[in-house]
Amino acid sequence: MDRLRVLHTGDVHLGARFTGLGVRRREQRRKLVETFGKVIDLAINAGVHLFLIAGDLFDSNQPAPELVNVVMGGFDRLERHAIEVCLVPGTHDRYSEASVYRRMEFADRANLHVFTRGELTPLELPSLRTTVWGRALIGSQKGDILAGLRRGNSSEWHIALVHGSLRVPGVVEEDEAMIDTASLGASGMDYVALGHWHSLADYSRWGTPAFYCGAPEPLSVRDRDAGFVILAEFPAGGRPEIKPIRVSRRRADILHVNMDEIADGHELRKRIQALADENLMLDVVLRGLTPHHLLLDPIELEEDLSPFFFHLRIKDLSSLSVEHLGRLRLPESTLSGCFVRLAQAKIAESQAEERKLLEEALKVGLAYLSRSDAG
Ligand SMILES: [Mn+2]
Repeated sequence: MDRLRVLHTGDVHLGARFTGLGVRRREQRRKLVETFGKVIDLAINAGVHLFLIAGDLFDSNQPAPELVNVVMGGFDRLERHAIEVCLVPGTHDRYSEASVYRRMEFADRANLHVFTRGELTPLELPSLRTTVWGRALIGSQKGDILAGLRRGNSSEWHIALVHGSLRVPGVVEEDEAMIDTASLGASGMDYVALGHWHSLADYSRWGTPAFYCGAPEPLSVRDRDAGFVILAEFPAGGRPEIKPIRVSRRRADILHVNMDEIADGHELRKRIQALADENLMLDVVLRGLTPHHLLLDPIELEEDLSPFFFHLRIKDLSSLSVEHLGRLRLPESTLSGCFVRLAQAKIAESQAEERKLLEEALKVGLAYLSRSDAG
């Protein structure tokens, strides 16, 4: 064996509820299982020696028995191709008393290695001339979870497998498990397989390749760069080849629209429709000040455009202030003008919660009225 081939996945979140996906959530839960199967196929077809799971394989420690069976089926197939599996528990499937990894299905599997200790522990795989360093997440971890890690001389290849947040000064300072880039860079590992962040990301430092593989299917609209696994090949003494491979069916994105820049409802509709994709889960966030002629019903727009997407949600955070409405000077003779005047009087004498509700009612009501005024 003159080169080591590795597949790195993690944050699969099998069993995720996808509550944000409304009626599509069941479908996406099934897709997740299917995509996990695809990742197993990919590992087999690519002839990898080692299959790494960097935490959060399951979305919780109480997955349905069918999901555990799906995973066992996948591990069986890997075993038939003599592929070793290394797994660390993550934040969602942490190694607690109630850990899914204490179920008997996970015990005594020749090709499966679950890291269950709270400190970095080396696992020697002599047949692969490889040492994998892993640690489980147990309770809350203090300090840097890669502190002191150094490669030894025991193996040709050294790989670290951990679940945690990289410390990015000013951006990410605190999380359940933190990793310092300095200790990552100084570790001398051939590869650091990271899990926890759901988007694919390269955090290689000082010649140490380090990657978040991201979730194989996006879990929310924030997971814009999710949908990959990493195939890595390490020639003895040579430069590694690291390739992200897209495996997801769905994509995720957020479209921010500044309403100040939108001429009318038609233009907004066109902007959203330009992204039409039956596999895209999209949030559209409306901000800015909505001019009067733009008053529209986000719920109706969402209903109209939803068929063009896997899932579409329009969040109206545009700030149509009561003061702004006052400046609109709607003619008193129109229904809208009359409605605004009455609503404003009510708002003026309301407080806190009630005020918020009335302002919302004013916006929605005006949206309807302005359509009927326009004929
Ligand atoms: Mn995760």
